[in-house]
Amino acid sequence: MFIDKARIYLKAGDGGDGKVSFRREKYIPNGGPDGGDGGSGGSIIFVADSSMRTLMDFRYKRKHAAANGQTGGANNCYGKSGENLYIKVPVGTIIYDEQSKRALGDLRHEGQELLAAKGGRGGKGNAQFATSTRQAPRFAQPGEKGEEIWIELELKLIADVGLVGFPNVGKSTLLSVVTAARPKIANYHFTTLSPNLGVVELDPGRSFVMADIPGLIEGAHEGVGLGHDFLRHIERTKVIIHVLDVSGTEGRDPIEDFRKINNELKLYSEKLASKPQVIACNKMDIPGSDKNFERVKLFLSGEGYDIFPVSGATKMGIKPMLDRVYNILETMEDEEEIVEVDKDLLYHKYTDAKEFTIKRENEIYVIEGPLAERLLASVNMDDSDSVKYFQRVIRKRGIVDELKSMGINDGDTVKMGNIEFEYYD
Ligand SMILES: Nc1nc2c(ncn2[C@@H]2O[C@H](COP(=O)(O)OP(=O)(O)OP(=O)(O)O)[C@@H](O)[C@H]2O)c(=O)[nH]1
Ligand SMILES: [Mg+2]
Repeated sequence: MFIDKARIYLKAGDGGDGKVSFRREKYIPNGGPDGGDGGSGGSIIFVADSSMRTLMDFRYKRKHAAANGQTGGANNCYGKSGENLYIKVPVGTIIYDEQSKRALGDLRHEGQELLAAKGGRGGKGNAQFATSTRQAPRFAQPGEKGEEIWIELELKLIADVGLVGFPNVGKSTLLSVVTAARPKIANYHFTTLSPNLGVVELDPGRSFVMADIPGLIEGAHEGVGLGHDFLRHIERTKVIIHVLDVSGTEGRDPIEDFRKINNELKLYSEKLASKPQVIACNKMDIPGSDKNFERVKLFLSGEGYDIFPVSGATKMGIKPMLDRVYNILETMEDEEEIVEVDKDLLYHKYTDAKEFTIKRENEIYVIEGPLAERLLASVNMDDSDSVKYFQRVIRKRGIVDELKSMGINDGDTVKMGNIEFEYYD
């Protein structure tokens, strides 16, 4: 099994700050507060896209940030929200939180989405803090920070393209010159004993997975040779590159080879036989190969095959063949693959996570978690209105209840981030 991995950093947009502002109108000396709310920061969302086949592209871009929300304006104007950032990943990608090593989710279906980093909420403007007794609030709420997270992406690669052919025709050599895979290559039959996988990268944004398999011989469908066990591997590929040795150095005829292999594929399964095939006439660097190539071309031209003269040794002709393969891949429907993600690892960040936790460290009650962080970011302890707001929130959100159930007494110390205060009911 070949697993593609990528490690990326996400930074969701920060919420915009709320605005402190007072109405200014001619002849009205003390206008009321009119500071608007900040806009929310953009979130980062993964979306499964079946046109992507590998995680190659993430090598070029490690850091992904969504836009920040804008600060609120005077006149009760809202700040503009930052746009969400959608990051495309191949269908079948599993998304891990790198730090906890837990899976945030897996994307099995085209178009499926997963929220991975939440944008910060915008802060409230001072207009929102006006009450009958507090007519001129001189504070507003700062925007909440957007989430930051290191993500590990993981994708089980399934070959899009399979190399088939007789032993020794140069399948592994082709794989080795177009991918980073290093299969064993040698001048004898059945060098390859099990399939090798590699990622072919034509350009950024255009890549696919290719596999070689052991050479096939007559009777392979019944288990002769080694190929039979591996035919099921290519049964899952979308395109076959049928490799022929046109040098004739082994004394076989490439046209006959072609017929025999296709017959084996057909006897194994109709599905296999009906896959699109691109024909690689290999070893063109060996003198005398052109004649065989011309024969093959003439012979198969009426059958609608794409035929390419190539050499794994000199890399001649390979690029146009791979471009053609890619174009065929693009036209093909994806079969849905079921990726298995370990259920114990799965964790739903935005539903499982508790908003706050309280632990006791000696005589101090320490409050942590997203709610605590949000509060810290939005409260100004030097401002009495802001402190009142803080007190209201910790009551309303159940922090006070939990402190009581833990046995807190008046005068005990409570700690939240870098602030400490004494508790009084
Ligand atoms: N001259 C020449 N030799 C090649 C070329 N491609 C492969 N060979 C040689 O052919 C031999 C077989 O190559 P492999 O890539 O191992 O062939 P294979 O099809 O993977 O063989 P099996 O795994 O045994 O089925 C090796 O000695 C290669 O160096 C080519 O384009 N030109
Ligand atoms: Mg091989």
